[in-house]
Amino acid sequence: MRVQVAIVGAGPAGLLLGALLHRAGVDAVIVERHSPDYVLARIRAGVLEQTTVDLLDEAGVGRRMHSEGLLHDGIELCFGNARHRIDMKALTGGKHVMVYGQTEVTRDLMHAREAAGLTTVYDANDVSLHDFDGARPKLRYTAGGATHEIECDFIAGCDGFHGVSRASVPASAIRLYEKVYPFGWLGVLSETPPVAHELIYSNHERGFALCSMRSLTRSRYYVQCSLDDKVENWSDAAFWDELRRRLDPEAAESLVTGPSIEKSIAPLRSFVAEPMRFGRLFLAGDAAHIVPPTGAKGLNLAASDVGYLAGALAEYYGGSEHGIAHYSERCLRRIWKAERFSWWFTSLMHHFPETGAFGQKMQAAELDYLVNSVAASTVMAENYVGLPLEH
Ligand code: RFL
Ligand code: PHB
Repeated sequence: MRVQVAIVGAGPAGLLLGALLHRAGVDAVIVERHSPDYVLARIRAGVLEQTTVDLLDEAGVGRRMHSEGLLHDGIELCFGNARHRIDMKALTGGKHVMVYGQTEVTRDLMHAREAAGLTTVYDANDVSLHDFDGARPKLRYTAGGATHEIECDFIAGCDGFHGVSRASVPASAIRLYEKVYPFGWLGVLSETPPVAHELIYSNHERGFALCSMRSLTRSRYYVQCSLDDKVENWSDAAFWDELRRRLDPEAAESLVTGPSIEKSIAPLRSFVAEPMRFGRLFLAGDAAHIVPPTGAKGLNLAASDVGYLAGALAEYYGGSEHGIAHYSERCLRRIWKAERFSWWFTSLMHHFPETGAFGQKMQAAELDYLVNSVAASTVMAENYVGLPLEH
């Protein structure tokens, strides 16, 4: 098979890139290691920035998101047994975020791809990347007992943190920056109405907690847990008790509990690989960078990367190499700012045993400052709703 662009990975980055390239008249195939059901079973992000909403609209897949997604104008920070609202809309001159699950974004992109008759190879094994330092890169994989080869002009590595694309780059050509946090998040999805209209981020001496949602009848909650914790150690009742303890009395009282539909533990990490282009291979999304989920930036960064990449590839086929030449630098400027925000918000909201009483006093003073200073809340709000795309 011969195509212009071979995309590795059918997560949100790969699928959105495929949709944007299709709109631009560039032909692409996606090769994914897992089945569609497996991809859709992963419960992850819930908050979309306006720039992500705009890209999904541009890709022609925004209809259901606009009818079912929830627009949020603020978030609440909970500490010292009380909640304090950050009015993002007022502080940013009218901006908001869209609460719409990554699972639904992925489903919409999959359906649109199928409806347009575009090729996605699922259940592909042993994907390998070849010759991306020359003019004729190739992707190989096995499926149904046979080996297949795709010849292409470019490879887009959209295969997540554990994918094969970044691992195919020689160690001497790539620089990695990493910070691993000494805790994880235990998440629960339940068919219960959310505890509040907006998201609650809570700093508590027992650890961080987050109350999020997928719809008016489906909630997503998280509590900070230790890295060696196991999902099996957490009954639903133990989870709800722990969450209640980390909320203010009014929220704890009004929390509606029910059986969990999904329960999982995710470690927290900050990670960036530089650069993001190696000859005719481009990395995008979690393949190139990871943020801790506290700032809700991971999926949004994946979307802005592929927004830049789709534009750059369309420009290439229109006769200019400017976009592909600047892809890495353009993405990284935005990525480092989101890394900074996610690291800062994570550091502010979690319990760090090793920083002791002094560290807790610093967090308390900063939170007090944050909710009482217009300057500080504005910094928080403009980062949370998402920094503008630079062109
Ligand atoms: P994905 O979603 O990991 O998709 C990569 C795809 O590549 C496939 N793959 C391969 N295919 C072929 N060959 C191989 N060798 C392959 N290896 C892997 C995989 O099967 C998969 O289908 O990466 P992508 O597309 O870059 O998307 C990134 C986002 O998924 C991620 O950044 C977000 O989920 C992060 N995140 C959040 N982001 C937000 O913007 N807002 C949020 O509110 C938010 N909350 C979260 C999150 C991530 C979380 N976890 C579990 C890490 C909450 C959590 C708990
Ligand atoms: C989620 O709904 O899963 C979610 C929301 C906000 C975050 C992280 C995760 O910061």
